[in-house]
Amino acid sequence: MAVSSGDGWNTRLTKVTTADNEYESLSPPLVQTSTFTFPTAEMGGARFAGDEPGYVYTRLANPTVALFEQAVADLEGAEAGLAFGSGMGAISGTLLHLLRAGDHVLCSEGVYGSTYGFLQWMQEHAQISHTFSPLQSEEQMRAAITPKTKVIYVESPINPTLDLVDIGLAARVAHACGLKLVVDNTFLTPYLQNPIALGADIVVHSATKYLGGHGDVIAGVAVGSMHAMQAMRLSTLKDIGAVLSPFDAWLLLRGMRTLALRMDRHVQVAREVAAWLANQPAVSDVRFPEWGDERQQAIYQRQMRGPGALISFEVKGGIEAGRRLMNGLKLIRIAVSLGDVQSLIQHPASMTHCLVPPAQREQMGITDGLIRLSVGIEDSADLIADLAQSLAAV
Ligand code: 4LM
Repeated sequence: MAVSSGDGWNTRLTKVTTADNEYESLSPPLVQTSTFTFPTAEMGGARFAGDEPGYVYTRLANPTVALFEQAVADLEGAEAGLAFGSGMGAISGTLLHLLRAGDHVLCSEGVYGSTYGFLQWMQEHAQISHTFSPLQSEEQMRAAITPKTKVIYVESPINPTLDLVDIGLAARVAHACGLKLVVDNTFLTPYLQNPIALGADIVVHSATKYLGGHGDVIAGVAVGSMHAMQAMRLSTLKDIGAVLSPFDAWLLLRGMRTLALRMDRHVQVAREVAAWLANQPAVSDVRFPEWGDERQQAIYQRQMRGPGALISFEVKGGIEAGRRLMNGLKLIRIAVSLGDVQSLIQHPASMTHCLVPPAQREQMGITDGLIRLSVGIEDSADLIADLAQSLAAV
């Protein structure tokens, strides 16, 4: 599928990020409050009991946060959403909701470094084990499922190798075995991939990235069935407490209005930069999600409407050469994170994935020389000129 602005995507984005309200304000009201007042003691009790609608306390729910939650749920085609104070809040809140001591998670061979860290934490503190698998065929998936497996957890494209997992296949296998499928859709956003439509039960995002889009918010969100989101709200959100602030929800709603515009632009610039990098004799192993082998390309065609804007590559000469490239850049900034309007470059083995042990990194395909570039919305000619001047010095 080609990248397209989709049927009414820009219109949808403006609609889901605004709300009719008593002030008739165009921009949604920012309800920056920690608590809500009750007209009577009885009414307060009834709200706590769930017998009366109405807000109680922002750790449970807040109108500005609720608008953000519903916006992401609508765009992902899910019944409901739940906002968290970070992507890791959404991931840990979702997994702790789905799993009990003694359970097992089957995970794609490669996830963001802190997701790896949280899987390790669950193993050490909660007796919830995990295994990694490339999940590249039904046989491979079934072979890795044990009687204790309750969840298949997938990142696609995987951070930072950009390998793809067939989400529809993972959903069919998960459901045939009575498991839940959780997909991290951070790298593509609902504009380029809809895991719920492909069969995922819960989709998580680091909203810090493209949803916010401007590098000024740390946030997360999960979407899924009304039942699952309500259960998570009352357990892993309320009682663990990684909540999103109303102001950050408001910033996210503002950022999301331009999600389609930004994603189209990110993809266009990334395609040009990736094509240029692939032609440089000093660069090797350029990975871009629409360029995989035949099997990966088939997955791409089935489930994605564009490659996103992450590129991973090596500089010949290994990590020392890679560091020289990074240090010589003038426009592209050295930073972790991704999905911002500014291009960011980082070295996964010493940064985002430094806590993954070297042998595990190797297993995941994260070589020591791998560099990850998050392409922003700048002019591709300027980005290419910056890379060229730095590469020439390497
Ligand atoms: C990074 N990533 O890669 P919060 N899921 C995915 C991610 O890439 C991340 C998170 C969740 C990077 C951050 C430094 C696929 C984060 C976690 O940072 O907790 O919002 O998201 O550079």
